[in-house]
Amino acid sequence: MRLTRYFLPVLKETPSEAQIVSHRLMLRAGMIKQQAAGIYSWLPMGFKVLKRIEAIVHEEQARAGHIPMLMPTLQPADLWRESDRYDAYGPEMLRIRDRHERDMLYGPTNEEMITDIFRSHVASYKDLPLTLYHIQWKFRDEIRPRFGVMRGREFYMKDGYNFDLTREDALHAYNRHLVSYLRTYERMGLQAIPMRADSGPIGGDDTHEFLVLAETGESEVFYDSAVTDIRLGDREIDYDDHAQCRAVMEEFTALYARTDETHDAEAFAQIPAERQRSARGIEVGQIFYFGTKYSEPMGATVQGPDGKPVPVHMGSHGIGVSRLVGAIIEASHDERGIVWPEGVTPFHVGIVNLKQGDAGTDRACEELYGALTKAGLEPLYDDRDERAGGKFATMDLIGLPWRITVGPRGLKSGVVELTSRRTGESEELSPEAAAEKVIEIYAPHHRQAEHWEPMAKRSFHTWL
Ligand code: 5CA
Repeated sequence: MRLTRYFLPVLKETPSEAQIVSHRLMLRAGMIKQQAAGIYSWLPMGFKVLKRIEAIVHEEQARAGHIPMLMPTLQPADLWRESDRYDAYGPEMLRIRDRHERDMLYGPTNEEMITDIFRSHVASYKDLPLTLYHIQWKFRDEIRPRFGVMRGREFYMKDGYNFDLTREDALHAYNRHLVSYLRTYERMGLQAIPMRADSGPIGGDDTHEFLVLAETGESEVFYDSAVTDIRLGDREIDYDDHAQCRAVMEEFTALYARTDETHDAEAFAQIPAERQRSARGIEVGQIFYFGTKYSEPMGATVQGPDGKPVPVHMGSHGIGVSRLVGAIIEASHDERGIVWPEGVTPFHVGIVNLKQGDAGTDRACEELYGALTKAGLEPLYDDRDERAGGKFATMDLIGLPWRITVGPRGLKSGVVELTSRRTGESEELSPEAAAEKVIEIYAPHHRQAEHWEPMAKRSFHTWL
């Protein structure tokens, strides 16, 4: 993308309404625009990051064997009357009446609707296990929408639902989700710690929230600092292997880590004093096992092996896709702006032309742009007629992990400068070597994307 043809409305001033750094930086970097309290437009660069996060979620869901679909944002109230949640959900639910006076609502979550789909089409235990998910906009009329996309009213969520014959199988689905979420967050450059939590209006006893530690987080958390040393890394996972998934779940949840809702001061005191931590965290996901809470009242049964109908065991599993954009910025920024992890960056590399209009530098930039694009990367070429300081400030603000600076002086000795946004370190390389190095850096990220259907992946990235 050439910056002169893009839409990147960066702000010079720090917007006064934004209280936390991710909100400030998203507004300054031209990623979002507020349309009403807690409701945002996603401007092109914000939209790109949102879609990159969404792609990682899809890839990891595919790897775990979960099936994507799409349910509507608007739902009939009658479904929610069946589970008794229509009244129970309270003022957070946005209720709407259509022209025929039918009660509708903008879905805050989809347990009822997915249970309705299941009971309409699945009749036998032989069709289990099944996990369906979608990534769709949700609405919760939060009393205090704040912190930009972190606590919106309209927000983008991945929500998945497992259907299993037995409690044991459903607990495997729970563990499988836990493991696949760990991989999902790690690919985004985040450490999200599973913590014992409260199930709130979704229900059930088994639930973990995934928390990214950050001072601006809304949740108060208590944990054993040793939990922050565990990584999933690139170990091979067989998502059908019950014992392996359970072992990973146990490894990640054995140490004390809880949100304030389930905090147990006595158990916390057992941790060696030097490892006791209380801090704040951003909840970027939550998994639930709730057994037959929805399947029983809604009649979602299958014929079991003995021919008798049994209600299915279910759980639901959510990732805050739009919240993650803010959470990643909270975890990765400095005083000059955002520092995107390679996995989610909107553009892979910035090209800064120090002397726009100079035939030599223009040509070198175009060649670099061509070589990187041909290798499947998306460079952002700052081809504006602006002074170097302004171009660097924009690049630093929008946070692309790598920058190639091209100027007449360097070109005279055959070099450009490759700079890491994270460390600030630069090296001088030939333009070919600089392109080669950037392509190398992104190779592992491209390999990880292989599980997502190749056709979908291609179309996904070409129109964006
Ligand atoms: N049905 C279940 C699991 S699919 C569910 O709704 N879970 S949830 O309530 O925990 O939401 C899932 C994730 O959505 C949360 O972990 C959080 O990351 C995100 N989320 C929840 N409320 C908001 C909000 N107001 N703004 C942005 N993200 C939110």
